Amino acid sequence: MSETIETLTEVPEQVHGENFVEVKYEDSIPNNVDLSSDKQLQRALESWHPGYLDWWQDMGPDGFQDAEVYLRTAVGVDPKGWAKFGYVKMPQYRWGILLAPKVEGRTIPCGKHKGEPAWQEVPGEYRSLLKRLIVVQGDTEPASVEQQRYLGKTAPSLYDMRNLFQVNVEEGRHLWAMVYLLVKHFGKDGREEAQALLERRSGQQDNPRILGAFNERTPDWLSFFMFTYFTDRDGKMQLAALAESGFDPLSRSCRFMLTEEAHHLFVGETGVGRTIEATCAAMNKAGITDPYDVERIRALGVVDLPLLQRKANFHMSVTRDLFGSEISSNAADAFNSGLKGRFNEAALTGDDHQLHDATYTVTRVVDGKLVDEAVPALRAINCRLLDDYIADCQGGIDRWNKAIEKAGIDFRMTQPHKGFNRRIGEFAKTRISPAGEILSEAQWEAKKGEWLPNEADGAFIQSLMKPCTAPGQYASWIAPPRMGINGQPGEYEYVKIA
Ligand code: BYC
Repeated sequence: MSETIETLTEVPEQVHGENFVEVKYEDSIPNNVDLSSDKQLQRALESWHPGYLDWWQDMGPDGFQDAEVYLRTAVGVDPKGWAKFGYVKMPQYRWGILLAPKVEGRTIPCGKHKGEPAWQEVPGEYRSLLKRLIVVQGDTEPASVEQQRYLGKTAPSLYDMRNLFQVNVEEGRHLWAMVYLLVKHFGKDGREEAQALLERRSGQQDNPRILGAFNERTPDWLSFFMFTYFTDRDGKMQLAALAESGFDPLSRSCRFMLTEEAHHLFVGETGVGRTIEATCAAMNKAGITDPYDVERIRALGVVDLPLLQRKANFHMSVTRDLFGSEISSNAADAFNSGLKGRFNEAALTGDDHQLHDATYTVTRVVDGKLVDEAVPALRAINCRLLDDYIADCQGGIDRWNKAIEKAGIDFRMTQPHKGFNRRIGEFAKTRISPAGEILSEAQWEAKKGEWLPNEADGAFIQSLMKPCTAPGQYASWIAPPRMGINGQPGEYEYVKIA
């Protein structure tokens, strides 16, 4: 097994801490939380473990459980070197419990307890609200693995296949992170919730995953790249907000999860970027300048840019729903009680972090018109996080556009209006175009095939989804990456398929 220590440049600031704690790998469950000193907790987690492995076998990557995959495994929480790389069969991945270092003297950053010492134990009055937040967070992790279960079979390269599996095992570890909190801090209820996390299933009619986007299908690799760019970015924003929690064990869990999340976002941004690169190169080579000359572009075995925009529109809109209603008393309660902050809460300047008198502008639908309204900021916490998310999405879109411009093609990827195709919140009952016009149902029906992936798009994408598994080879529709994983050369056999 090759064992190079990874040093990432994308490690978020939050994980930089002084008191680096060694991860114990000799324990059956690797951890840096001194699990062996709490026998009851250790037994409870050990009894959850077999059910987790059964779930992984049933719902994890289909057909690749015996493959040797070049994976990174977290071996510490020190940003200077926290992971090692080597070939692992996925069911043998060392899913561990890792918390970012404790910050001595940390206080609750927001709400009515602001300035009080952060809680090390569950605050009794907020028990059920806190448990709900942890369960919702935990539920998304196995859901995404279930959604991506069949993608290995159509991977456009071994490099991409390995990245998919890396994302999958880390989502599994994120489930462990939330299960640890439930089992350690919530007694019998927590154990029951941990069990239920293994029982719900993405897309299942009678026992679905909790949040909408996690019941959508991820039927192809474009969906996967869009998901890891847009939906994992909701993960980033929500984890960042939970990293501000006054409940310190949740904060520390989320701070370390953010470290792993950076790679998932990278997979999404570069996956879409490489798709764009292949399209632009093929168009230029064939002398096609019109990005809407779809038939000729598709005949080249690449994805036309308008289709990529429709895919992006779908993923952006379902992901925006994950922020909940823009105006929400649940979110106000979570903030006011100090359980969940805003993005970068502790570092925000300009208000008292309690938001008694502050207002925030929310776009609402009033009498059939879009109106900006000043709403008490406490009730608009979800709206603010959604706005921060939309701003955060723009960086990668700008980089995609730069590549399109550089190739001399007249096309720009854009974000649709916030109200486009929404099912949750202010815009749920209104049809809104990507440009932000309110539409009748008939107008929407007439146009939606131009804005969201249509049947022909689905069939075309499926026609491209042929596996490409020779080392160093890539499917026609995607360009090779600029660099290998952990500096490996282009021909590297990232997955040894059994
Ligand atoms: N679908 O006041 P409301 C990630 C429910 S992604 C279905 O509007 P609230 C990842 C809501 O639960 C990050 N139901 O919103 C990414 C509530 O139901 P109850 C996941 C929805 O509560 C990629 C009711 O509607 N983490 O990590 O302020 C791969 C009224 O709620 C939806 C979190 O989300 C929906 N879209 O906010 C892997 C953080 N939206 O409780 C992983 C934890 C709302 O009345 N969760 N509802 O039965 C939260 O902070 C909040 O639960 C939410 C909802 C932001 C999700």
